[in-house]
Amino acid sequence: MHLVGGFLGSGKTTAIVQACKLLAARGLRAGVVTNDQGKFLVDTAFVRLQDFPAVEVGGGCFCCNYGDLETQLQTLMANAAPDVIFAESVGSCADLVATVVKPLLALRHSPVPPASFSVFADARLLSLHLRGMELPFSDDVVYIFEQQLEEAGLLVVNKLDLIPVEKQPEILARVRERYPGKPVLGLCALEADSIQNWLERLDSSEGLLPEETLSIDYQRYGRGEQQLSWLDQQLTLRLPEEGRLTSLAAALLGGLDEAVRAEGIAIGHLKFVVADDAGNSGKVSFTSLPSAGWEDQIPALTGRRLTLDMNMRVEMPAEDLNRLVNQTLQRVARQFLAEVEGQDPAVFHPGLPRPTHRITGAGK
Ligand SMILES: Nc1nc2c(ncn2[C@@H]2O[C@H](COP(=O)(O)OP(=O)(O)OP(=O)(O)O)[C@@H](O)[C@H]2O)c(=O)[nH]1
Ligand SMILES: [Mg+2]
Repeated sequence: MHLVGGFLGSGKTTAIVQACKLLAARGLRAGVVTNDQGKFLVDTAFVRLQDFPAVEVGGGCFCCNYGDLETQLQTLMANAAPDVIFAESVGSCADLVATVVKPLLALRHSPVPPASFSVFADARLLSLHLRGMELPFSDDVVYIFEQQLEEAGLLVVNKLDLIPVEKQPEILARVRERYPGKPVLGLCALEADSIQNWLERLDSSEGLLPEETLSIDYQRYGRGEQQLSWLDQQLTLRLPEEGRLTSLAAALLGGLDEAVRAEGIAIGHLKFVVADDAGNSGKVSFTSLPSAGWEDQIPALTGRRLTLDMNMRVEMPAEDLNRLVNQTLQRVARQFLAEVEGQDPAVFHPGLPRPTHRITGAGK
């Protein structure tokens, strides 16, 4: 089992799904454990859409739901018997070495001990941070980002393709200088060759499980998590006639991204799965630094009914996020004469982290 952590939107699920595909091409079966504070998890839906077995630990991080992590691992083993498991922790979580890696190794209730712990970072955010420039998040949220990197077994500098080629060696050198002795890997999770490199590193996973645990300030970590808010919702939008479903999806998702950015709010990750009745579906993401060409992530949708899973993670009060989403939804629905159906969203701030186990100190 490979544990994969790192900040919201850093590319964990993208890398895991690509890795599952490469392993399948080698005749190996891979399974995934997803994790989040919320529900209707876009990541779980996305992994299952690619036909890989996925189980989820919802309603909190692995650390605070350790028992459920073990149960889900057992379910995955029993139902899918995967050769390899990737367990992706929620992007606002830190201190996994003490609360997940060491308990899995020491308590041995789990059918599968972890073999490696990769922590992903968006190369652009990491580069800004290491050059002493401000990240778009408040100090306590940046503290979580830093703690995640600090405890990495393998520090994956992802989205390198978004950095000019001539600058890439400089960034990797800076990362190595800042974290001496830590294994570092530059990656583009969208490219199979790059993921192949990651898998090779994981295959020879000696030394990719850290022994040192963090001296982390839980008050600060908790404050950081509580600055973030979560909105999860499943919706159906029905148009009066065919032909405009893709435009509706683009107007709604683009509108939500714009509405949040217009308030100057830091985006952790806005992620959506869109689907029509004909089986066309896709995942659409917006992360803290805007990326061009997001419309290309929307598949060609047909018919009159759009189903939407929404997972939004931003740094703002939860009630403000709820209001923004509601206003945007109503506006776009009016514009397209669409009927909206769905339950009220789950909107909340993550609770204070209270790990089930915490095993500190060096040594497995
Ligand atoms: N250009 C580029 N985009 C990437 C890369 N890796 C991931 N992305 C994009 O980044 C966005 C977020 O990717 P995810 O894999 O969902 O990120 P995540 O870390 O799983 O996000 P959370 O689970 O919400 O924390 C998606 O739009 C991906 O397509 C990469 O290497 N290069
Ligand atoms: Mg993910």
